[in-house]
Amino acid sequence: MRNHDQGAAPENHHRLRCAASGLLAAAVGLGAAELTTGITRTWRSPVEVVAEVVIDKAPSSVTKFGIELFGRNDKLALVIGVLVTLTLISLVVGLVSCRRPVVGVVAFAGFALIGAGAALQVAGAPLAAVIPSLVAGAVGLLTLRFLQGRPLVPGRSRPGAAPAPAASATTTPATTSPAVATAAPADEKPVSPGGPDPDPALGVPGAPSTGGAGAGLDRRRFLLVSAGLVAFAGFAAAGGRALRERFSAVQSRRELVLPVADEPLTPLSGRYGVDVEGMTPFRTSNADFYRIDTALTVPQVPVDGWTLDVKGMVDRDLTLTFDELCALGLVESDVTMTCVSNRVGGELVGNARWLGVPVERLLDEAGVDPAADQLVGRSVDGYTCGFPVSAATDGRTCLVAVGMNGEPLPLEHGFPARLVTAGLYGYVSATKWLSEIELTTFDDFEAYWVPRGYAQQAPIKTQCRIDVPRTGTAVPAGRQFIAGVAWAQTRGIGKVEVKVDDGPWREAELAPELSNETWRQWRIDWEPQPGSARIACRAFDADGTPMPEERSEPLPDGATGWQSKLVIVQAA
Ligand SMILES: Nc1nc2c(c(=O)[nH]1)N[C@H]1C(S)=C(S)[C@@H](COP(=O)(O)O)O[C@H]1N2
Ligand SMILES: [Mo]
Repeated sequence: MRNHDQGAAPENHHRLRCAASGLLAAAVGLGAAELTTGITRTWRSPVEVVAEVVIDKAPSSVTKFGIELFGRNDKLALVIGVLVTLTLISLVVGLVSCRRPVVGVVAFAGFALIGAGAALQVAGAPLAAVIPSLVAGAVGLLTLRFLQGRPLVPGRSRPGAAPAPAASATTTPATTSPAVATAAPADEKPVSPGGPDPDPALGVPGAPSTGGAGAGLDRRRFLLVSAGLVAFAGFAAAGGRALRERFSAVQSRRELVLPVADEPLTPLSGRYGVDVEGMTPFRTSNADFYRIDTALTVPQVPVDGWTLDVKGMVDRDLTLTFDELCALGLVESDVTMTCVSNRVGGELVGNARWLGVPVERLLDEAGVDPAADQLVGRSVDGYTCGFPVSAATDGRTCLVAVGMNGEPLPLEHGFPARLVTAGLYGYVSATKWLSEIELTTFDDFEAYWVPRGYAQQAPIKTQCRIDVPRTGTAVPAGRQFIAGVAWAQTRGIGKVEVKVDDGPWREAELAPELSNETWRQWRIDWEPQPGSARIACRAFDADGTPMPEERSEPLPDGATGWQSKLVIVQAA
């Protein structure tokens, strides 16, 4: 077997090694970047930062397509996309740089610059955010040159290229320690035949080195070194992740003891839920609460050092620590939050008990210029929402929330503080990881989603959803309930009607209303015939306004339309 293709095999092996050297170099560079990200506490690795900038800069049609295609995993998909792209490029760079080392230098410098550039694009990024990318580029290039048997610094001959002590294939040359990448070159890398490498990168005349990609390493040693480098990359990445976790806000959240509300609410009783098996709970647990944001990695914002600024068109700028904020007095409120991207029948809606400081108290402290008509909530990660100042003063719930269902905000839901505003879609009203409230005008400032095609003003539309029977389940024959939720925050739900096939609209039984800021559960009895049935629901808000029948897309200001679903009914 071995001696087939005697002529082609070495050439192919050589190519393979060249390509592999590019890939290994990229992997080791990224591993080093993860480690540096952890050490420098810059939170985002170069891959994440590039993916984030792609999300940010992509036209909304593309982002929307991505969200539809990958759903909740859209960010992960993008990170994988960046990694796949990088893999392909680095294979090519490996191949080409064997003959033309300058390509390696240019490519890794390019990687470093793209990463660093992206890092600086992220709003609020410190200058240190460029470090992981620069480290990735440098370590990657060194690895590439090491694997290709070149002097590590272009233009210099390799110092003391002593014959490798472990040249015999029987010893164990590669260790899995990080030292392989940095210290090993001197003793593991023989120079190319003929002495110091001519380096085309620096225009040194002479034949380009064709001895690249582990020229001096026999196959076994090349594999061992590769394995060592892969292990280093893996350990470095894992170490970086572990460091990030350690420096994260997890500890801060764990240690935080929330003050209680001035007038705590009584625990929720069961009466707000209809008693139907399989029904969605009236209160959504933190673990089940939908999560929507543009952040690839959850921003880590420990309470220590966090402040909330109130600024813009105000008499006095405020800067409040967490304790100073809470000292303004906390209230509790049940509010159902809804995402504008929720489709008819969708799951991007949740109901929680929020603990927070009424925004109005902050505005009273700061003194608002009457000409200000927009309140902007800015996040530590640069995200902004914007809604009418009147929503903070017209009596509805509008909080800087610090607690959710009796706990500090979960990190993914905005720890340590976020906005919660009843009756407005989350994208205009619910900034997580809040760092700043700015008073301005709608003319002067467009919040994050507005230039991306979404409406500047976005009250939540009346909506109902059938939860039982669940989509995709076969329904047993016999008497049972159809049940679901309906919401029209700040207006309240007046009536829900259900229709089966071509039957009449029948009015459903509504659970008691907790407040007009929360959803309401409903149910209606049903005795289906075996076969299939189409169930539809429609809701009316408290003043009798029906929701429109026609379906519309979430863009630009929220989906509308009756929900209908087809279910299979089993034979009795
Ligand atoms: N910082 C930040 N806050 C944000 C967003 C975001 O992308 N970044 N998304 C908003 C949107 S679109 C919605 S629907 C709500 C969702 O809040 P949740 O993830 O806690 O459910 O957060 C809002 N706040
Ligand atoms: Mo949203």
